[in-house]
Amino acid sequence: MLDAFFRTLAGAFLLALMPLASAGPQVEAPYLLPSDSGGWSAQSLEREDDAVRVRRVPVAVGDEVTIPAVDEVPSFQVRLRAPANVAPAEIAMPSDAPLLVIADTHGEHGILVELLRNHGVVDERLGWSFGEGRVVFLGDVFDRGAHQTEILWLIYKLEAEAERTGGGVHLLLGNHEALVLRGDERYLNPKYLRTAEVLGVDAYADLYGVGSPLGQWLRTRASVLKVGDLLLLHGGVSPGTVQRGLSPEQINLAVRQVLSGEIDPDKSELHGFVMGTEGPLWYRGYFPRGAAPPEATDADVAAALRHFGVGTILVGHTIVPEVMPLYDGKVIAVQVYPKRDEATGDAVLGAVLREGGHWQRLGVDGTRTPLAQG
Ligand SMILES: [Mn+2]
Repeated sequence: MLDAFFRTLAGAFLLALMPLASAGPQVEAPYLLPSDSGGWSAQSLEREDDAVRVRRVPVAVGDEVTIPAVDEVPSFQVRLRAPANVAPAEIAMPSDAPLLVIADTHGEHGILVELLRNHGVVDERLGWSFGEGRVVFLGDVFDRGAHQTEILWLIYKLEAEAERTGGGVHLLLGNHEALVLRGDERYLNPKYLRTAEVLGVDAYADLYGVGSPLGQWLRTRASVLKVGDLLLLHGGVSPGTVQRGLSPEQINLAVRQVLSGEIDPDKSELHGFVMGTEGPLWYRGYFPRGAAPPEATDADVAAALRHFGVGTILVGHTIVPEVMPLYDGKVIAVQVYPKRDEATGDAVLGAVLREGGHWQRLGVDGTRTPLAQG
């Protein structure tokens, strides 16, 4: 009884001390700006009380950068790699390996890490522990939340670690990657406008230029990915995409050409279409809203499946209350908006797993529920 009282008292003291213990500079994840020497200057903001200062460290390919801890998420090291190759539009995977698909994370680093840990994708120190499993991110890492940079570094790191165990991590591009990389700052967490200002760049997008590791890597990612009999993409496949006969390779190339500044979508009908509301990054036709675009019919979905030679399409982008099959299971909508209940601490994030031929929706807490198909 008394023992329990003292434990409670000690707990209360620890709680009271915690803010003191964790006080000290809050460091942001670094941005790598090309330097004259051929490498980069890794620049991080340090905030302490009201003061903000910039830490600059010269780095090069092969060096490690430290991504600082955020709340409960520990810091981690990322080794810088040579420029990324263009990501494939189609991958094969062993039929018995698990495939985990995560929708738009929008800067919610803590929630993402909780989900990855609770489903055995990463260990306590954020090391890849999913073996030959594959993880596909359906885009929209950027915007709204306050820790998009940490998430991008984590995905970049896991991509290399997964490859070493015969697994894979695949980041697909969403409309918010296109927005931010092309200089649209409307949906950025306000903290990032301040980051750009303090680092002395004209625009936030300059921190993700083609000469930075993450900027170069992002501009080589796929927008549409075929995995066996599945098609994965951010928005969806509109009838216009099928009518144009666009292949995954053609779509991915068009997006890359726009994001690298090679082609202006206002001056090319094809690129304008691919980057527009009927394009794969923006399309919302699977979700009737009484407004444009018209709702995709069963025939539209069947035509899309035939065109891409797949049985199921997985999409993020449009918010659903829980991961759900649409069109008799021919489409799976994955985007549950990531958020944490302030009172209970419980979090949600859209994620689904295919293992042994069965689909399960995933809880951030590690729970798995069979997804009724059709
Ligand atoms: Mn989106």
